[in-house]
Amino acid sequence: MARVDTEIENEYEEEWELEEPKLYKVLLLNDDYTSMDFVVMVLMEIFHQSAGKANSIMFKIHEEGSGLCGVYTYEVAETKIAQVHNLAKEHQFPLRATMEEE
Ligand code: TYC
Repeated sequence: MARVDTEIENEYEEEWELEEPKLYKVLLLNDDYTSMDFVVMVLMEIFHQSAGKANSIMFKIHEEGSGLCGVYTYEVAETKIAQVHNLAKEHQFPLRATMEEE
């Protein structure tokens, strides 16, 4: 009986995953060298935040160490992170981004 229950649960989970993909928070991390203007630009250009929201997210990261930039499916989150790292590298800033399952 327990086995049957588990099988039903697994089937249910698989169906659920097909309907609703897992979502991932993309976070930017604070550092001492990246300019505030660059972080605001990244938040506006890559994460499509308004100027006001980008400013407040940047200050939150600066004060608390990290901050939420957006929530995406795995592949989109990975792409955003790669875009942040490439742009930061191009501008010689050490800015890092990471993701967490929601
Ligand atoms: N701490 C940086 C400074 O004082 C600004 C900064 C904010 C850097 C957010 C990274 O994700 C970051 N210039």
